[in-house]
Amino acid sequence: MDQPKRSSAGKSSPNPERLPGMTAISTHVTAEGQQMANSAIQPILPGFYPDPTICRAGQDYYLSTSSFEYFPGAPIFHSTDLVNWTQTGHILDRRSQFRLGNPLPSTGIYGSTLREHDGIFWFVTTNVSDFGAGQVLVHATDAAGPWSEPVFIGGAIGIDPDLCWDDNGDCYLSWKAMNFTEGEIGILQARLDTGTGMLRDVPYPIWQGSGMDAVEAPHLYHIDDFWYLLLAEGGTERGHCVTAARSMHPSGPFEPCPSNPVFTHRSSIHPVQNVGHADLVQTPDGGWAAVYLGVRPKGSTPGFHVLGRETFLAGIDWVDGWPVFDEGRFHVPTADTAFSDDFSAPHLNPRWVVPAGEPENVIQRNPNGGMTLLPMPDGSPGMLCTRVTDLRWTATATIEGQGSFLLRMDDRYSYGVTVRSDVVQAWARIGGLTFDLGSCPADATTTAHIESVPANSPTVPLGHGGPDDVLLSVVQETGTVQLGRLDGRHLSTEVASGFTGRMLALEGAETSGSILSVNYTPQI
Ligand code: 6LW
Repeated sequence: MDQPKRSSAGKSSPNPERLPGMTAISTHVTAEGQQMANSAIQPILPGFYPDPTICRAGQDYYLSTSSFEYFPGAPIFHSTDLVNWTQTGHILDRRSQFRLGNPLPSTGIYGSTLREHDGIFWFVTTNVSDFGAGQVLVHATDAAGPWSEPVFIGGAIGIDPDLCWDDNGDCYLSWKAMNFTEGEIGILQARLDTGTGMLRDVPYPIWQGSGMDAVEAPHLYHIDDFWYLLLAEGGTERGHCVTAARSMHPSGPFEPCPSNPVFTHRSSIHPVQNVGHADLVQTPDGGWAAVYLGVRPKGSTPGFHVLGRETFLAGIDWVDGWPVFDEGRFHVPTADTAFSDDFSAPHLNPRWVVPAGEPENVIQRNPNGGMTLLPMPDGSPGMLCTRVTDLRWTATATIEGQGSFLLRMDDRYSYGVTVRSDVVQAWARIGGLTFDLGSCPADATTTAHIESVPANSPTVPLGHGGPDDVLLSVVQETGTVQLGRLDGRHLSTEVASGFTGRMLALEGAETSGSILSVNYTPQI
């Protein structure tokens, strides 16, 4: 008897055509040759783009996500159809807006809210590296920037701030109050002076959710006669949910939706898990949609997600005055994620970010092409990163002199190829332990190669395969020399923990070295 191909939960592989409560999951190619996939399984922002927040101004949609310790922070994207998105830059692109603070991995920019009100764009977030400063509020007349200097809301300590306005023009700030001494306090609200950041009320509790753990991500919407409050509950792992309540006033009292949670994949065989942290947006024709975070676990139980939490899109229907998620409503183009970069363009592509540093302080462009990575403020080698956006991919970095090309979750979980004066060394850092793998002589210019391939270990019950294998190689004139093959599970959130996802990283060397170019290609 053929063993059934096991999914991460040890069940038989989900047949997309039979996923409960879902429209048929399908992929197709348009007349123009564009590969499309169903929105239930294809993220609109693949790669680590969690905690999405969305707004609309006329025919234009704008979307931002959390970004943690990576600077610039809060990437911002533009679309006119909800499915094709272009990054226009970052909202927090100055250190005066995104203070360095204590930039530990997975601190920095957490969940946020992006809104347009009376022609002004507003963005409020938490910089957890600077937690005591309270919420960070900036505004702009153009969502592509420049954004204002920040106003700090010191009276609102916690995470996941939300903004909404009533018909009198009063602005309401709602947030998940918490601190490092009392822990979780609850969902609080107060009216806000957006000019000064001062709260106009003593903060008061509003709806605390349906009783699950980790109540967060409040978002308020004034829709017809009701004020709707959406929350995330259950924690951003497999139990994640979206819950809803409504009131005749932004401050409540709130009536919970009788069918809470209104959206979850917990305990399902759905290939997208951890769904939650949703934000609603009304379309120009009066319809509604939602963006939310989800993960795509692969490999044997418990399932390993390696791209972090990604942004997905759903349609929203209103039934008996409550939101109903239709996750299969849209067809999403499988994003063209391939890129090549020789760092010769006048402006660095917004895909490049630096953990606990700034690109302009780390990069020194070379007159004859390529760039040198200068040391970070703490003296560590300069590092430039970009999100991995595919489950299978191949990438190369051409290094003149010395330097490193690596795949990282953070500074404790990464695999890499380091070029020193006379040797190329592959290595793995797992939980802070570093292992040297294969090596070979170095040329004057070395092309390091990292690739995600199917795991060669079987899955349950014949084995407990990881999400993929990662190959570390060097491309030489005589061919590609493989220096290491590693189980990809160690570069997954289930192992490494944290809120970010896999990043491809370029790292400088103690002595001279240049990165001449980087190439990234998704693989089917
Ligand atoms: C985000 C909050 C959360 O602000 O994690 O697990 C934080 N839930 O909603 C970072 O993603």
